[in-house]
Amino acid sequence: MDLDFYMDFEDYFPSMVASLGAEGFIGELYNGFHLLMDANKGLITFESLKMNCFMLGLEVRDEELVYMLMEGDLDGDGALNQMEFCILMFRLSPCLMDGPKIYTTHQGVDPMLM
Ligand SMILES: [Ca+2]
Repeated sequence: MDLDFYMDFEDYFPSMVASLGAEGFIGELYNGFHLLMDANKGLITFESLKMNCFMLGLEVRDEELVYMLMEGDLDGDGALNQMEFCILMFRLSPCLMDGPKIYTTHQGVDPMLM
């Protein structure tokens, strides 16, 4: 599967953290979540992801969107909540894993993200 979409994120994140600091970076993740979510549900769904990527001028194929949802969906409801989105973004950026432990496992999440 072609994952260029995520590679772009990975390249981008470390420099964002460097310029924004960890808290500012998490704030950016929240902004990203709100850009992509379904405003009525407060969740990122396939439909909201597809539509908002289109609105933002991002060319992302359906299978990449599905992959992102599958990878990020921890509770199995088929959509991403804010916490799942943040965890996914960190998981997709291995460079950040060497820094402070911001998330733990699928079972428990650091209060910083709540
Ligand atoms: Ca979910």
